[in-house]
Amino acid sequence: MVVIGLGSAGCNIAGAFSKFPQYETYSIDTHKDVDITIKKRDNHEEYDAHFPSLKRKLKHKNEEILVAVCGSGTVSGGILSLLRQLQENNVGVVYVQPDLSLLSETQKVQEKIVRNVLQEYARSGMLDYIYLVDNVCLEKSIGDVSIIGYYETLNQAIVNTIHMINVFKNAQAVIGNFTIPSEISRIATIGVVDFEEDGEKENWFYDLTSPRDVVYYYGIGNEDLKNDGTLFRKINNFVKSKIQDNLSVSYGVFETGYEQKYCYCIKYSSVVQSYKELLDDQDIG
Ligand SMILES: Nc1nc2c(ncn2[C@@H]2O[C@H](COP(=O)(O)OP(=O)(O)OP(=O)(O)O)[C@@H](O)[C@H]2O)c(=O)[nH]1
Ligand SMILES: [Mg+2]
Repeated sequence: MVVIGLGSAGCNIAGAFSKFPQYETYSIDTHKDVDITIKKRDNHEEYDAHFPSLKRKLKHKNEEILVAVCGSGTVSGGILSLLRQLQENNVGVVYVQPDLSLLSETQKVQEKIVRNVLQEYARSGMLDYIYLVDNVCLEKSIGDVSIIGYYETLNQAIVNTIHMINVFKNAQAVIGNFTIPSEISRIATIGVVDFEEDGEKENWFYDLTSPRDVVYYYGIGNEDLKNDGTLFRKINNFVKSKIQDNLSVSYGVFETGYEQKYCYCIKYSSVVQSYKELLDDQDIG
Protein backbone atom coordinates (compact mmCIF):
# COMPACT_ATOMS: atom_id res chain seq x y z
CA MET A 1 0.00 0.00 0.00
CA VAL A 2 1.09 3.55 -0.73
CA VAL A 3 0.69 6.24 1.95
CA ILE A 4 0.90 9.91 0.98
CA GLY A 5 0.95 12.65 3.62
CA LEU A 6 0.14 16.29 2.87
CA GLY A 7 1.06 19.00 5.43
CA SER A 8 2.61 18.47 8.83
CA ALA A 9 0.05 16.03 10.27
CA GLY A 10 -0.12 14.08 7.00
CA CYS A 11 3.66 13.86 6.68
CA ASN A 12 4.09 12.73 10.29
CA ILE A 13 1.47 10.03 9.81
CA ALA A 14 3.11 8.86 6.58
CA GLY A 15 6.40 8.80 8.50
CA ALA A 16 4.87 6.59 11.18
CA PHE A 17 3.70 4.13 8.49
CA SER A 18 7.22 3.88 7.10
CA LYS A 19 8.30 1.70 10.05
CA PHE A 20 6.21 -1.12 8.57
CA PRO A 21 7.69 -2.80 5.47
CA GLN A 22 4.22 -3.08 3.85
CA TYR A 23 3.97 0.63 3.04
CA GLU A 24 5.64 2.84 0.48
CA THR A 25 5.38 6.37 1.90
CA TYR A 26 5.62 9.90 0.55
CA SER A 27 5.55 13.19 2.43
CA ILE A 28 4.51 16.41 0.70
CA ASP A 29 5.02 19.83 2.27
CA THR A 30 6.60 23.22 1.62
CA HIS A 31 9.88 22.68 3.46
CA LYS A 32 12.93 20.67 2.41
CA ASP A 33 12.61 17.95 5.01
CA VAL A 34 10.10 15.89 3.01
CA ASP A 35 10.06 13.59 -0.02
CA ILE A 36 8.25 16.07 -2.26
CA THR A 37 8.71 19.79 -1.65
CA ILE A 38 6.12 22.08 -3.17
CA LYS A 39 6.15 25.87 -3.41
CA LYS A 40 4.77 27.76 -0.43
CA ARG A 41 1.58 29.73 -1.16
CA ASP A 42 -0.22 32.45 0.74
CA ASN A 43 -3.60 30.82 1.24
CA HIS A 44 -5.85 27.80 0.73
CA GLU A 45 -7.19 29.00 -2.67
CA GLU A 46 -3.68 29.50 -4.03
CA TYR A 47 -2.77 25.92 -3.19
CA ASP A 48 -5.90 24.75 -4.95
CA ALA A 49 -5.25 26.84 -8.04
CA HIS A 50 -1.50 26.20 -8.36
CA PHE A 51 -0.87 22.77 -6.91
CA PRO A 52 1.98 21.30 -8.98
CA SER A 53 1.78 18.21 -11.15
CA LEU A 54 3.43 15.34 -9.29
CA LYS A 55 3.17 12.93 -12.21
CA ARG A 56 6.88 12.22 -12.27
CA LYS A 57 7.07 11.46 -8.55
CA LEU A 58 3.76 9.67 -8.06
CA LYS A 59 3.44 7.28 -10.96
CA HIS A 60 1.02 4.90 -9.31
CA LYS A 61 -1.78 3.15 -11.17
CA ASN A 62 -4.30 0.62 -9.84
CA GLU A 63 -2.76 0.73 -6.38
CA GLU A 64 -4.27 1.00 -2.93
CA ILE A 65 -3.41 4.51 -1.75
CA LEU A 66 -4.06 6.11 1.62
CA VAL A 67 -3.78 9.90 1.79
CA ALA A 68 -3.31 11.54 5.22
CA VAL A 69 -4.24 15.17 5.76
CA CYS A 70 -5.48 17.66 8.34
CA GLY A 71 -7.79 20.32 6.94
CA SER A 72 -6.91 23.32 9.10
CA GLY A 73 -3.47 23.80 7.54
CA THR A 74 -3.12 26.13 4.56
CA VAL A 75 -1.37 23.50 2.44
CA SER A 76 -4.48 21.28 2.66
CA GLY A 77 -5.94 23.60 -0.02
CA GLY A 78 -4.05 21.34 -2.44
CA ILE A 79 -5.83 18.14 -1.39
CA LEU A 80 -8.34 17.98 -4.25
CA SER A 81 -5.68 18.58 -6.85
CA LEU A 82 -3.59 15.84 -5.26
CA LEU A 83 -6.56 13.43 -5.25
CA ARG A 84 -7.28 14.21 -8.90
CA GLN A 85 -3.74 13.15 -9.75
CA LEU A 86 -4.30 9.82 -8.00
CA GLN A 87 -7.63 9.00 -9.57
CA GLU A 88 -6.40 5.93 -11.46
CA ASN A 89 -5.96 4.25 -8.07
CA ASN A 90 -8.16 3.07 -5.21
CA VAL A 91 -7.85 5.94 -2.81
CA GLY A 92 -8.83 6.27 0.84
CA VAL A 93 -8.18 9.19 3.18
CA VAL A 94 -7.32 9.41 6.84
CA TYR A 95 -8.57 12.82 7.88
CA VAL A 96 -7.23 14.40 11.07
CA GLN A 97 -9.63 16.78 12.75
CA PRO A 98 -7.61 19.11 14.98
CA ASP A 99 -8.83 20.58 18.25
CA LEU A 100 -11.35 23.00 16.70
CA SER A 101 -11.44 25.28 19.73
CA LEU A 102 -7.79 26.22 19.19
CA LEU A 103 -8.08 27.30 15.55
CA SER A 104 -8.05 30.80 14.07
CA GLU A 105 -11.11 31.83 12.04
CA THR A 106 -9.30 31.14 8.76
CA GLN A 107 -8.18 27.73 9.96
CA LYS A 108 -11.72 26.91 11.05
CA VAL A 109 -13.07 27.74 7.61
CA GLN A 110 -10.34 25.72 5.89
CA GLU A 111 -10.95 22.77 8.18
CA LYS A 112 -14.68 22.77 7.57
CA ILE A 113 -14.28 22.96 3.80
CA VAL A 114 -11.77 20.12 3.60
CA ARG A 115 -13.67 17.88 6.02
CA ASN A 116 -16.97 18.37 4.18
CA VAL A 117 -15.57 18.03 0.67
CA LEU A 118 -13.66 14.86 1.49
CA GLN A 119 -16.74 13.28 3.05
CA GLU A 120 -18.81 14.18 -0.02
CA TYR A 121 -16.11 12.59 -2.17
CA ALA A 122 -16.40 9.46 -0.08
CA ARG A 123 -20.20 9.46 -0.29
CA SER A 124 -20.10 9.81 -4.05
CA GLY A 125 -17.63 6.95 -4.36
CA MET A 126 -14.75 9.08 -5.61
CA LEU A 127 -12.95 7.98 -2.48
CA ASP A 128 -13.17 4.37 -1.36
CA TYR A 129 -13.44 5.49 2.25
CA ILE A 130 -12.55 8.23 4.70
CA TYR A 131 -11.32 7.46 8.20
CA LEU A 132 -12.07 10.40 10.46
CA VAL A 133 -9.89 10.85 13.51
CA ASP A 134 -10.30 13.66 16.01
CA ASN A 135 -7.19 14.66 17.95
CA VAL A 136 -9.34 15.43 20.99
CA CYS A 137 -10.95 11.95 21.00
CA LEU A 138 -7.59 10.35 20.36
CA GLU A 139 -6.02 12.09 23.30
CA LYS A 140 -8.88 10.99 25.54
CA SER A 141 -8.57 7.41 24.39
CA ILE A 142 -4.85 7.32 25.09
CA GLY A 143 -4.99 9.03 28.49
CA ASP A 144 -2.26 11.41 29.63
CA VAL A 145 0.04 12.37 26.77
CA SER A 146 3.25 14.26 27.51
CA ILE A 147 4.05 17.43 25.58
CA ILE A 148 7.26 16.10 24.06
CA GLY A 149 6.24 13.44 21.63
CA TYR A 150 2.58 14.47 21.84
CA TYR A 151 1.78 14.10 18.15
CA GLU A 152 4.05 11.07 17.86
CA THR A 153 1.92 9.32 20.46
CA LEU A 154 -1.32 10.27 18.68
CA ASN A 155 0.10 9.22 15.33
CA GLN A 156 1.25 5.87 16.70
CA ALA A 157 -2.29 5.12 17.81
CA ILE A 158 -3.72 6.09 14.41
CA VAL A 159 -1.13 4.22 12.39
CA ASN A 160 -0.99 1.04 14.48
CA THR A 161 -4.78 0.78 14.39
CA ILE A 162 -5.05 1.30 10.63
CA HIS A 163 -2.20 -1.12 10.08
CA MET A 164 -3.75 -3.88 12.19
CA ILE A 165 -7.14 -3.40 10.52
CA ASN A 166 -5.40 -3.69 7.13
CA VAL A 167 -3.68 -6.88 8.27
CA PHE A 168 -6.91 -8.43 9.56
CA LYS A 169 -8.88 -7.39 6.48
CA ASN A 170 -6.44 -9.41 4.40
CA ALA A 171 -6.35 -12.40 6.74
CA GLN A 172 -8.62 -15.38 7.23
CA ALA A 173 -10.66 -15.23 10.44
CA VAL A 174 -10.60 -18.25 12.75
CA ILE A 175 -14.23 -17.54 13.54
CA GLY A 176 -16.61 -14.66 12.94
CA ASN A 177 -19.75 -13.38 11.29
CA PHE A 178 -18.49 -10.77 8.85
CA THR A 179 -21.10 -8.95 6.87
CA ILE A 180 -20.15 -6.69 4.03
CA PRO A 181 -20.94 -3.08 4.98
CA SER A 182 -23.46 -1.43 2.69
CA GLU A 183 -21.89 0.28 -0.29
CA ILE A 184 -22.74 3.80 0.73
CA SER A 185 -21.26 3.68 4.21
CA ARG A 186 -17.86 5.00 3.30
CA ILE A 187 -17.50 7.52 6.10
CA ALA A 188 -15.80 5.72 8.92
CA THR A 189 -13.75 5.91 12.04
CA ILE A 190 -11.52 3.50 13.86
CA GLY A 191 -10.81 2.64 17.46
CA VAL A 192 -9.46 0.15 19.93
CA VAL A 193 -11.08 -1.91 22.65
CA ASP A 194 -9.20 -2.17 25.93
CA PHE A 195 -9.62 -5.34 27.95
CA GLU A 196 -9.96 -4.25 31.54
CA GLU A 197 -10.74 -6.02 34.80
CA ASP A 198 -14.35 -4.87 34.79
CA GLY A 199 -14.94 -5.54 31.10
CA GLU A 200 -14.12 -4.12 27.72
CA LYS A 201 -13.86 -0.42 27.08
CA GLU A 202 -14.23 1.01 23.59
CA ASN A 203 -12.12 3.96 22.56
CA TRP A 204 -13.23 5.52 19.30
CA PHE A 205 -11.02 8.06 17.54
CA TYR A 206 -14.02 10.08 16.33
CA ASP A 207 -17.49 10.58 17.71
CA LEU A 208 -19.29 9.29 14.59
CA THR A 209 -23.02 10.02 14.38
CA SER A 210 -25.57 7.69 12.74
CA PRO A 211 -23.32 4.64 12.43
CA ARG A 212 -24.73 1.74 10.42
CA ASP A 213 -22.10 -0.93 10.71
CA VAL A 214 -19.51 -1.75 13.31
CA VAL A 215 -16.82 -4.37 12.90
CA TYR A 216 -14.61 -5.72 15.68
CA TYR A 217 -11.32 -7.37 14.77
CA TYR A 218 -9.96 -9.53 17.56
CA GLY A 219 -6.32 -10.54 17.53
CA ILE A 220 -5.82 -13.47 19.88
CA GLY A 221 -2.71 -15.52 20.58
CA ASN A 222 -2.63 -19.22 19.77
CA GLU A 223 -2.46 -20.26 23.44
CA ASP A 224 -5.67 -18.40 24.30
CA LEU A 225 -7.39 -19.66 21.18
CA LYS A 226 -6.65 -23.23 22.25
CA ASN A 227 -7.04 -23.03 26.00
CA ASP A 228 -9.28 -20.15 27.08
CA GLY A 229 -12.70 -21.72 27.31
CA THR A 230 -14.44 -18.49 28.30
CA LEU A 231 -13.12 -16.35 25.46
CA PHE A 232 -15.69 -17.19 22.82
CA ARG A 233 -18.58 -16.53 25.17
CA LYS A 234 -17.05 -13.23 26.28
CA ILE A 235 -16.56 -12.05 22.72
CA ASN A 236 -20.07 -13.12 21.77
CA ASN A 237 -21.61 -11.35 24.74
CA PHE A 238 -19.67 -8.19 24.04
CA VAL A 239 -20.59 -8.15 20.36
CA LYS A 240 -24.26 -8.91 21.09
CA SER A 241 -24.39 -6.11 23.65
CA LYS A 242 -23.51 -3.67 20.86
CA ILE A 243 -26.42 -4.57 18.58
CA GLN A 244 -28.98 -1.79 18.21
CA ASP A 245 -31.71 -0.81 15.78
CA ASN A 246 -30.20 0.33 12.48
CA LEU A 247 -26.77 -0.82 13.53
CA SER A 248 -25.34 -4.09 12.37
CA VAL A 249 -22.46 -5.53 14.30
CA SER A 250 -19.97 -8.06 13.07
CA TYR A 251 -16.67 -9.45 14.23
CA GLY A 252 -13.80 -11.70 13.34
CA VAL A 253 -11.28 -13.50 15.52
CA PHE A 254 -7.77 -13.74 14.11
CA GLU A 255 -4.77 -15.66 15.31
CA THR A 256 -1.71 -13.59 16.19
CA GLY A 257 1.79 -14.40 17.34
CA TYR A 258 1.35 -12.27 20.46
CA GLU A 259 0.40 -13.36 23.93
CA GLN A 260 -1.66 -10.23 24.53
CA LYS A 261 -5.22 -9.91 23.23
CA TYR A 262 -6.05 -7.06 20.86
CA CYS A 263 -9.27 -5.69 19.52
CA TYR A 264 -9.47 -3.02 16.84
CA CYS A 265 -12.74 -1.69 15.55
CA ILE A 266 -14.18 0.26 12.69
CA LYS A 267 -17.49 2.02 12.44
CA TYR A 268 -19.20 3.13 9.20
CA SER A 269 -21.77 5.80 8.49
CA SER A 270 -23.28 7.23 5.32
CA VAL A 271 -23.96 10.58 6.95
CA VAL A 272 -21.58 13.52 6.53
CA GLN A 273 -20.25 14.35 9.97
CA SER A 274 -20.80 18.03 10.61
CA TYR A 275 -22.70 18.22 13.85
CA LYS A 276 -19.74 19.61 15.76
CA GLU A 277 -19.79 22.96 14.05
CA LEU A 278 -23.58 23.13 14.48
CA LEU A 279 -23.03 22.82 18.20
CA ASP A 280 -20.35 25.51 18.01
CA ASP A 281 -22.72 27.84 16.17
CA GLN A 282 -25.36 27.30 18.83
CA ASP A 283 -22.83 28.10 21.52
CA ILE A 284 -22.08 31.42 19.87
CA GLY A 285 -25.77 32.22 19.26
N1 LIG B 1 -2.66 13.89 14.84
C1 LIG B 1 -1.77 14.82 14.47
N2 LIG B 1 -2.15 16.08 14.34
C2 LIG B 1 -1.22 17.00 13.96
C3 LIG B 1 0.13 16.65 13.74
N3 LIG B 1 0.79 17.77 13.38
C4 LIG B 1 -0.09 18.77 13.38
N4 LIG B 1 -1.32 18.31 13.73
C5 LIG B 1 -2.57 19.07 13.77
O1 LIG B 1 -2.80 19.52 12.46
C6 LIG B 1 -3.09 20.90 12.45
C7 LIG B 1 -2.57 21.48 11.17
O2 LIG B 1 -1.17 21.44 11.14
P1 LIG B 1 -0.32 22.72 10.72
O3 LIG B 1 1.10 22.47 11.05
O4 LIG B 1 -0.96 23.90 11.36
O5 LIG B 1 -0.58 22.84 9.19
P2 LIG B 1 -0.02 22.19 7.87
O6 LIG B 1 -0.88 21.00 7.53
O7 LIG B 1 1.47 21.94 7.86
O8 LIG B 1 -0.36 23.37 6.87
P3 LIG B 1 0.30 24.85 6.79
O9 LIG B 1 -0.69 25.76 7.46
O10 LIG B 1 0.37 25.10 5.33
O11 LIG B 1 1.64 24.81 7.46
C8 LIG B 1 -2.43 21.43 13.71
O12 LIG B 1 -3.15 22.51 14.20
C9 LIG B 1 -2.51 20.28 14.67
O13 LIG B 1 -3.74 20.33 15.38
C10 LIG B 1 0.50 15.29 13.89
O14 LIG B 1 1.64 14.87 13.69
N5 LIG B 1 -0.49 14.42 14.24
MG1 LIG C 1 3.03 23.38 7.69
